[in-house]
Amino acid sequence: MKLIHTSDWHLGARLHDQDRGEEHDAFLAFLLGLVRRERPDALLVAGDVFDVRQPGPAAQRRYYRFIADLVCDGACGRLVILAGNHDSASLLAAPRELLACLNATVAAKAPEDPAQTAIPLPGAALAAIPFMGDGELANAARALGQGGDGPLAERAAAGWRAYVGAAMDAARAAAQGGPVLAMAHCALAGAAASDDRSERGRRVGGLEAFPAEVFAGADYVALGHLHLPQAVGGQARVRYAGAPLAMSFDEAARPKSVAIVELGARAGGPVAVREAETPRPVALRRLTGAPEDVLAAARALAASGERAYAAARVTEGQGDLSALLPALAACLPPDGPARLLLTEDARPQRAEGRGLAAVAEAQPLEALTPLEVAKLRLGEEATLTDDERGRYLGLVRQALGGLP
Ligand SMILES: [Mn+2]
Repeated sequence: MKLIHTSDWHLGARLHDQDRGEEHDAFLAFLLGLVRRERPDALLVAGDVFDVRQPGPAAQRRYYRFIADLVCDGACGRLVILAGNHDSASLLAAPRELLACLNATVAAKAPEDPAQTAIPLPGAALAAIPFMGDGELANAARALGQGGDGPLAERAAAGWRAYVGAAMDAARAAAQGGPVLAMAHCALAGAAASDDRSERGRRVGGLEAFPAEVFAGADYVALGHLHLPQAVGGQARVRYAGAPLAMSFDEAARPKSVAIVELGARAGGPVAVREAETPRPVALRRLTGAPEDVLAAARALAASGERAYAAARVTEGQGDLSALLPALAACLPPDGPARLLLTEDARPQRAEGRGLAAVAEAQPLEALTPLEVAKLRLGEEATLTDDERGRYLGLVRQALGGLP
């Protein structure tokens, strides 16, 4: 049997205020073409379809248009959509009956009985386990006679083991000797996270990650949540498809892909996984260095004519950036092929200023004087000149009226 596995579309996501609809359209057109060529038995979307719980009409239209194209095409056996932590389970579930008529299954809210997660597929079965929060997992633990009175994290971990264990048993029974598949949206131990904050909430169940052993014996586990495509613990059968788009400049250097999975007709057969790299109609470029390096890189980017979103990051050099900022803006205008989305002053002399939150983590704010807090906070404002910073600080001093 053949599967196409993808996840973490984050439809409706913006990159520092830049709309990404065009990139999502390119991805969905690519995915449709891939389905036409590969003709999979199922297309599995392992959660975080949308970026937010109340996606805008453009994001929703993109989603439904893709489903319509997929169904009209007839090249895909079955579509399975799983809810991730970014999704609203009720929003995904609302058109469930309509989608069922189109051979699409939505697994949005984890059913109380884990056996009901099993979805029969021709000659196989799939345990589809949507994202579950700590409380939900602790409730599952209690319902399944596990967990006791320990801390929430422990009860959630016990719930995860019991719930997924029972779901896998049900899928195994439903598969009748055919391949046993699972889908989940969670962080598993042994998997690598990107540096990106858009994986927020990946601490599932109060643990850094759940053990992958719960899926032992599965023929393939289609995971979502982490944005780097990867086989967990070197096992080709347990895999994150990763996000199709780089969700931040931190993810820009990593390749993005969709997994094409081929399995034998019986449980325990061989597995072969291919990665199809997703298109990048717009490059994400970081321009780093001293102010003059950043400006030179911006000019080179503009001259290349490449479609790009750029983040300027000043990491060395002296002086304020009041001359650099308008020069960058003129070089990479918002309507040009290469657009400047972000400017960061990350020079060491600003390091203390960039880290008010970091300072506050290391020691209570009460340990600092009000003037020190004001200095740290003003240091975070990359667009202020040193002169402006000095004037603000003078006003703070006046307001403090002689406090240190
Ligand atoms: Mn997620």
